[in-house]
Amino acid sequence: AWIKHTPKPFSTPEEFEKDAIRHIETTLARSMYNCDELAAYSGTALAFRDRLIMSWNQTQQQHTFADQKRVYYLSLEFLMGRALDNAMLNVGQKDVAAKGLADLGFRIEDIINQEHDAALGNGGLGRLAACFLDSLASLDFPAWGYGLRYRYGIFKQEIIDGYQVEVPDYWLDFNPWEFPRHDVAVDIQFYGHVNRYQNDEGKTVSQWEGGEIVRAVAYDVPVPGYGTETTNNLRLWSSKAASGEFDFQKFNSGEYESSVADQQRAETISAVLYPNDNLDRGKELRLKQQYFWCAASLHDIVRRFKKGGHAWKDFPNQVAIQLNDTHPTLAIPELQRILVDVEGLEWDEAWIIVHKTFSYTNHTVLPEALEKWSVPLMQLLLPRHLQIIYDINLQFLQFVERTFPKEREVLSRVSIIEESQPKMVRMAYLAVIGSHKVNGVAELHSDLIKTTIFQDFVKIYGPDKFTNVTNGITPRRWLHQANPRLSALIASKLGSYDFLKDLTQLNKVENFVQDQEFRKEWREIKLANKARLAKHIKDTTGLEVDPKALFDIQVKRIHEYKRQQLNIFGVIHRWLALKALSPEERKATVPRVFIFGGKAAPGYWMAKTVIHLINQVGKVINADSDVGDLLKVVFVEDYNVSKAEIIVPASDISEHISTAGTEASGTSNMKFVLNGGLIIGTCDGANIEITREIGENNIFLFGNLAEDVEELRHGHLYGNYQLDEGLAKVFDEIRNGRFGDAQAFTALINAIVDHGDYYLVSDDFNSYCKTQELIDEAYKDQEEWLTKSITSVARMGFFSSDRCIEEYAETIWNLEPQKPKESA
Ligand code: DL6
Repeated sequence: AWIKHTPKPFSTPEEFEKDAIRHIETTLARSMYNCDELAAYSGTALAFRDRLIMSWNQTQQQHTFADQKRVYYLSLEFLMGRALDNAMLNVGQKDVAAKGLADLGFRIEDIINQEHDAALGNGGLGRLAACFLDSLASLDFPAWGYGLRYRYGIFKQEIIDGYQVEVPDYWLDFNPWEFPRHDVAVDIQFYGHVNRYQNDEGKTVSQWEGGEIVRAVAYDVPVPGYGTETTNNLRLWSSKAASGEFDFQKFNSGEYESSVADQQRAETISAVLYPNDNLDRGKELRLKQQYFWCAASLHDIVRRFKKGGHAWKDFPNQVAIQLNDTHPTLAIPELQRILVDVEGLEWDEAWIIVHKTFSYTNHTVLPEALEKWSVPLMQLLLPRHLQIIYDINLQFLQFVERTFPKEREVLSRVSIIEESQPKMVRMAYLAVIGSHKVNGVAELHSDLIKTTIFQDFVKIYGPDKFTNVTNGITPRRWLHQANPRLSALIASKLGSYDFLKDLTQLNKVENFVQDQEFRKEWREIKLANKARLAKHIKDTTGLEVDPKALFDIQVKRIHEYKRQQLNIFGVIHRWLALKALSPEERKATVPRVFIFGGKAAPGYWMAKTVIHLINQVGKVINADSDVGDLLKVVFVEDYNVSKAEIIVPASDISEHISTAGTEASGTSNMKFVLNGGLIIGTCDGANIEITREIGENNIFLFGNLAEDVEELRHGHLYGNYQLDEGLAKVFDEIRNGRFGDAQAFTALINAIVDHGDYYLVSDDFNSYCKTQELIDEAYKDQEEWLTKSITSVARMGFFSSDRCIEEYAETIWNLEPQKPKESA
């Protein structure tokens, strides 16, 4: 029987203090006389960690005992951000800690700020995984996350002379939130060869032999649910040399460097997160990372399954594995290998199990992001897996041929192997073929994958295999934690914080839209959040911005398809228009602060040029006394999750302006609206569903539609290309050197003027600028703006990641929650 250890909350601030001090004095061996903020953070984190460990152990015991179906979320990225604030809020004890810390002479905000972000992700995909973990735990689903424990997370961004400079992010100095499990280690094989032979029963079997072994060691991270005792597990794998030792003989004979080479090579696998967002680079080390992580996770999952003593056919009734994009696709041939080569199942029997176990989420239709691996590389690194992939492909193509005997050309289109030079393995196809469900992440995106990249597969399998689960965000971090005053105001009207567990309850906020006291507080909270961001800007850049100005924010990875270039060209256009006004006329304009933030992949030169242009434009405009406070441009350095928590609640307008059909969903659009900011956006990704929920009057949409994009692109290349007039003037200014060395920006302009304007910047420019003018006008009517803000928040209930997880559980995983038990 499982034993219940109730995770006791701190009943008083003093009790918390006692625990924190005990940790500072014993675990950290520090004296309270020289306790600095870092030590106070460490003591606080350890005191809360103790509580989590209890509920974590209890949850795991209960789940083992119940032996129910679990879901495993395989993601190469988990962009968790900070853990302490989240832990305090999820166990409902932040107030106690704040009081206790104040007694010890600290402000809780300063203590929270000591924590390093866990930045094991690039952007939306990794943050979505983190939101999902929060929802899975909060809804009591038996779930584990599996990922890699990168020694270096996403790089830190410094802006030097207007350029992005990358600095390594070593985040593991002191990390109280992880538990090394040296006893949970798996040996992972690479390279070698396949030996085929007949066994004693006359059956042909394949054995993968030789090569090199690297050890995967588990590090566990507790994931507490909100308002429940469920604490789930995130298991991250770290790579070590299998022997764990260096070569002493080499060391003794003076070959010091090569004596540790094996160890270093092994540790390289989990050393760094690849910093590309929506881009596949096909590097060998990345493939090694993927296999290392998939193999270790599957080994762990199979071991846990076998402990339950079930028959193999029950595997899909006990295990659901969700593939977060194609990065974990190797788990498909790996499970087939385990079942056939190791466990001795027949191929067909194994394949049914594999197919029922996996499901795959697609997060992009951008061609440059669709993963492919070269066949020769896979042959070298994973020879048995390549054979299995070929066998899967053969069976699949035979099936297609039987189903569509007259359509031979379809075979080469859908083959997992692309007949190029060299041949390539198309991972998305393997993921589709090996999964029982495939989903996109917003309605438009899910429709698009069915008519573009997976069109043939819809014909082959029928439409039911393909489904949509629109993304969501956790309201715990993105409202309660980031915007505690707004959360408290809503709770005061709704009578409780229950809306944080059921976000649809926000609809009752609409009853208070005319409540004058409520409106006043709403307005004050927004202003305070803007003042907090203004202070951050002042502290980090030295620039003063007026919190009463309209804050217009675009923070996300820098990418041509997300079109930060459209935004900054629009800023230049606005500046030129302002300068053309008389001082009297200028007085009637709404002051605006344009705030940008985001990282460019280190090798993405065009994105880096956009960052440079933003900074150069800022330098010129911010010093221009003609416009003064009417226009400011800020680039916030090193945008990450903890900065997002300051930035998101401070927007009046945020920009989600991707070329229609390119942004699969977007999730920051949801975060901004949930915090009372309005958005300007294209008809793309989740913007469309946001519009449907909050109403067309509460959003500023512009630009061409996805259905027209192909035609427009074609016209650019083969028609008579006409550059937008306003944009042409902007380009003249840049070319004339207004913003420094014009040559630095030539490629950016040429991409539009000479190379087909693939992202339709010119086509959408006029509509964008006109819509910005509408925003200026709308902002003048502060009462109406406030009504839009409140109404939008009230209608955002749909976008909780809880709704999303419930949809996955019901329609894809067939998974039931498991409420924590009260007693033994
Ligand atoms: O689904 C999460 C997130 C979406 O919100 C973004 O729209 C989308 O760009 C992003 N996709 C990726 C794809 N990366 N790869 N491979 O990050 O997913």
